[in-house]
Amino acid sequence: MFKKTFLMLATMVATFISTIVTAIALEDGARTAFEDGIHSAKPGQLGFMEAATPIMAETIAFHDLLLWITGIITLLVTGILVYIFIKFNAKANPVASKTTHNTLLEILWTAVPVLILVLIAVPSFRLMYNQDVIPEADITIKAIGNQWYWTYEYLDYEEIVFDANMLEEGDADYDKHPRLLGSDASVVVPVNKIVRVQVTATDVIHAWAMPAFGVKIDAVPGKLNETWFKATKEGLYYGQCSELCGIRHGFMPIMVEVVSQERYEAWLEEAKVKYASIDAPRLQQYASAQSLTE
Ligand SMILES: [Cu+2]
Repeated sequence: MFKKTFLMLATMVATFISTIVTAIALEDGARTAFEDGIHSAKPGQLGFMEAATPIMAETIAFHDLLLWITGIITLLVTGILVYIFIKFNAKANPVASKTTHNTLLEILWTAVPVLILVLIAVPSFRLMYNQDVIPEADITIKAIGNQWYWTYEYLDYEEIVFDANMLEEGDADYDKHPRLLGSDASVVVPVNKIVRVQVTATDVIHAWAMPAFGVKIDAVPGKLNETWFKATKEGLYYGQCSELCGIRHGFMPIMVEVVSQERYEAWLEEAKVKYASIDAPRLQQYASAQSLTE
């Protein structure tokens, strides 16, 4: 019995160590410069991507706090169990105690967990509130999920409406992005500005998710969801549709380019010309939604 348990524990420890060693070995094997753990996860990465918004920084801090709390509780419970196995087994302690109640202990094991839950609730509620309440926005973007691509509308500029499709092998720029994460158009936003994102869908439920921003929100047909982010570091960030939405669910990436205010304004002028000449993407959406039902 003891030998079996020991073997099982040894296997678990060995698996854990080999996972970490593999992860460390894989770390240098990034396919593109973006797979650096900041703009996109690096191969074999453990933990979160680096935070690009204050909300994500808060999320990581909250996660780390929880990891300490659950870690200490796990160690404490394991320690107590091991102590009991050794001290109170039939051989070491042949005459068992008949004690049934201990008021102090009972108060303690009720009060301590309550205190721990309160300790967790304070930062948890604060984070949920900060995510939910959208500060006054500098720009508003609408992200519309379609099977299987995204449509974006810059609500302050009528002309800026465009689709973002995944880059396939053979497309120009395909090699510049991590696999399945490159798309032919990216959302461009200015750094350090509050961006409100309204999210909806035309066909089935999708989800607009950007790990480095701490943003993940469902895109539901007939419903307008809202979220926000304030990216504090310039660069190109990758996300994906995060709701099982059909056969090409894994092929609708999200690219957000965070640029300086000047570059953003230059992009706006370019985009107004570029996207105004494209056939209304909204008509294409309805066409594609229709073709599915035919
Ligand atoms: Cu989707």
